Amino acid sequence: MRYSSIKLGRLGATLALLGLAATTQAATVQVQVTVQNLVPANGIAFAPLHLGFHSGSFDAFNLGQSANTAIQSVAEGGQGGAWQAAFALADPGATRGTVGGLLLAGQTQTQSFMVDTASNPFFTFASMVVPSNDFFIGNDSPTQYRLFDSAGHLQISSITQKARQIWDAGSEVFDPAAAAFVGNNSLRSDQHGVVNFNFAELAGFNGLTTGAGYVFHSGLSYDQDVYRISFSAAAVPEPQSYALLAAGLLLMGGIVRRRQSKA
Ligand SMILES: [Ca+2]
Ligand SMILES: [Ca+2]
Repeated sequence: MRYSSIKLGRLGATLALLGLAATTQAATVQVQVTVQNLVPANGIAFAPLHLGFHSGSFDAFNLGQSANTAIQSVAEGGQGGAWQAAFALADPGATRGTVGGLLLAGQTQTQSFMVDTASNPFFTFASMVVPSNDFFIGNDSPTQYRLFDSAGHLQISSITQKARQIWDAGSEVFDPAAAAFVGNNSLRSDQHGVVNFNFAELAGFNGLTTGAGYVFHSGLSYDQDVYRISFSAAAVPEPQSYALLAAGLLLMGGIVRRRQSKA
């Protein structure tokens, strides 16, 4: 009687260890992504954040090269349809999505994603800056942000973008009358330029009334923080963990029943 109690204890401990191992090795985590507009009131706003957790193969644009249609779809109107489509084509296994809507100065928005950290350890993002004709934020290198290590642990808690990291897609000429948020965004003049850093041009919109009703004032300085993406991850038990737990409970139930029938 005493012997079988010890055996039962050992079995329980073994099953618990197996269950723990299965849980810690689980590749899938729930990632909460929070975006924050860090500029003072009446400054720049951001279109919805387009994002992807991916293998590292999707490169949306390059500094010094002309913008492709994918990044233009983010930079020139914020919709990002071609960016999402190009991402899906380049990396079919990626987890893609968007966070929030128009993000005004001081605002915060959050969205959760289920991410396979083994196949999609990298993070890529892009969002239009408004008002502008073709300004955006985003990572040039697809492997710049490796969120997860090989054990599935979160390595980066936040990404902060500064004014000097704002891109001009070089695809549309600066023109307040044709700029999103202050003008008619359906009017466009091709710039035939290349992707480059540019935040100074945003001051050209100062004094104009935005679509949100406030009078715009850029007021940005070179090293000023403008945008932050924060991450938190929570483990998600995989189906085999539940199956192992259920099998363990059935096994222990059977042993207890046999012990009770012997007693
Ligand atoms: Ca690139
Ligand atoms: Ca431009």
